[in-house]
Amino acid sequence: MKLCLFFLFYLCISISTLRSAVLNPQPQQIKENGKTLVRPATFNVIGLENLPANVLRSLLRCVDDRTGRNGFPLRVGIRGDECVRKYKKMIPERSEGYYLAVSDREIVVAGNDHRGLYYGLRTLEQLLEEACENDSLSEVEITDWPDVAVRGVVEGFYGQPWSHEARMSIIDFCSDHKLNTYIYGPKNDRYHRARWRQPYPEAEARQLQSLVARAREKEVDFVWAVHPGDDIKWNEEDRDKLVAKLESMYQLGVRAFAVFFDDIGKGKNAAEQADLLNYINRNFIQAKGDVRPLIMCPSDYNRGRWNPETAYLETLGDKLDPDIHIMWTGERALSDITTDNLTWVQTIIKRKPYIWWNFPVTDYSNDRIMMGEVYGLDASIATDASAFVANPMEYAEASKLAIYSVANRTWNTRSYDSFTSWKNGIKYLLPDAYEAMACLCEHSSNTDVDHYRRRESEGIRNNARNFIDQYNQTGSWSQKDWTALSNEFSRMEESADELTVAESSPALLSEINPWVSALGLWAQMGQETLWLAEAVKQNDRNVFICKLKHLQVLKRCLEKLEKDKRPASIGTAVIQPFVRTVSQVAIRQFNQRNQTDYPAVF
Ligand code: LTM
Repeated sequence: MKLCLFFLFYLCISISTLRSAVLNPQPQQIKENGKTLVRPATFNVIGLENLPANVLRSLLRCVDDRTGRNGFPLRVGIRGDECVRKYKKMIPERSEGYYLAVSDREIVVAGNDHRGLYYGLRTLEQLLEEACENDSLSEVEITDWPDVAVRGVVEGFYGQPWSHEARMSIIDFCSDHKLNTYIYGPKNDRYHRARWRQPYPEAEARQLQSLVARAREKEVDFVWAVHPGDDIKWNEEDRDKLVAKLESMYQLGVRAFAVFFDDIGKGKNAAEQADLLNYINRNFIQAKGDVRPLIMCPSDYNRGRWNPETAYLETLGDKLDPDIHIMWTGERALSDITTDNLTWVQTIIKRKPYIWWNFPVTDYSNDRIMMGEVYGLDASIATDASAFVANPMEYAEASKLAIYSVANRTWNTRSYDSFTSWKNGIKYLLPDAYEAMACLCEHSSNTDVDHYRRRESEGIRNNARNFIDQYNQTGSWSQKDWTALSNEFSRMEESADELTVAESSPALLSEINPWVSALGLWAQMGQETLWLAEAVKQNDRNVFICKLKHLQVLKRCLEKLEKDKRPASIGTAVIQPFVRTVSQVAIRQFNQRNQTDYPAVF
């Protein structure tokens, strides 16, 4: 009996594990009974006539257009709709929440609101996709809602703004992963910043219009941000020009706005900013009646910039209309988001901060791509912040890895596991070469900012440290460390090869191509460094010269890569310091022993 119970328990666990690997973001509550049904081929949709047009389209996408009267019953509706009345008690009374049940009698998706139903359909779509693979659909009951009410992306970086296609793709990605906000604010869009007074030229305006339409279709709130602070004059003329610009964006369909004052020089006057924003709030945002609350990014947007003498933030807190959101990056521009910081800033700005998280952005050092786990976000982002948006890299496809986890973390803070989410994200983005991709990501996640280092190359960190310490002290090493490092360098090299020929996501592979090449080169340099050290230990002059020469060639390949493609840093936390230090020590030792004068490679 005990054995049976154990087996049952094990079965439940494994089913849940399987499920959670498929659903992203992870639902709040999942109940499974272990039974399955054959995946229905067609669906008889009950409630079809009440659906808003975009939800209907998303439903049809979900069932691949296979509907018919004799199909399997699929009941869809929003709280209050007759067709889901019997499930009323099951629908969570949470904004954007939904109830989804699959049984052998019918499937029901019931939203607490319009967006909740849309999200329920996204979950059903993921279940059906999984069912396609083995033709069986698990009986399941899901009760789900987001922890963080406003979640998404702020395109707020310096450098090359995303292309129109990249933005369209990001909006779809946000929607698929239940992120509800996309803020448009690329620093290098002239009509966002330098030419903020002018309307967009026709072609760009049309693109923005289609982006707004796509976002509406996909239940993503499109927020258009303006950045007037570099040269605004605090007079009526410029105030009216700002309102006129917002009006021109309203005409393109925008129904949510932000005004950014980050990184400006002279315009940092809280009282003037507050007066301007209150004016816009009362005479444009509220007057329109169909526009979401205004968002502003202050000039002092983190605690490091806070200055009690200027009382900039305190003035904003006192003067800004209470319904205007204030953005906030945490302790510094790059930082974790902690409960302490969130609690502190609330007392200063007299409202919950709207989090602008500077991750995975790399505009401060764009030879890097941040492909590591998403961590450092306290669960209080759900209770002590009004919103959470992440600022990505100029590489939209590569940014999706972090965005995938941001979606997961902000939807369901309790169940979030950064490693699992990261792994699932990689599989999702590059199914045909995810192990190789994981290898690249493991060695491409560090920053060059001292106060904000991120974990990188953890699997070999201790081996590299032990090796260097021992080598420095004794001129030798433990075989265990040598082998672990050598295996990892082989894995890196093989991964780089695999990624060079992978096919499943061309846009992603084209973006990361320089880093793939760099991965292969550093892998070879790591391997050759080990052999160089071995040659010195054996005092084998021929092998030493051969390895040294190859290291020099590899270094030149790296320089050529930087020149032909672009600077691409890999392994800055562990691999590069290992190669530099060990090769230097090895060459020095060889020179001392043999009275030679070979120069260091690095
Ligand atoms: O973070 C904010 C509010 N402003 C800028 C961003 O535009 C920039 O992308 C990030 C990262 O460099 N840092 C900032 O300070």
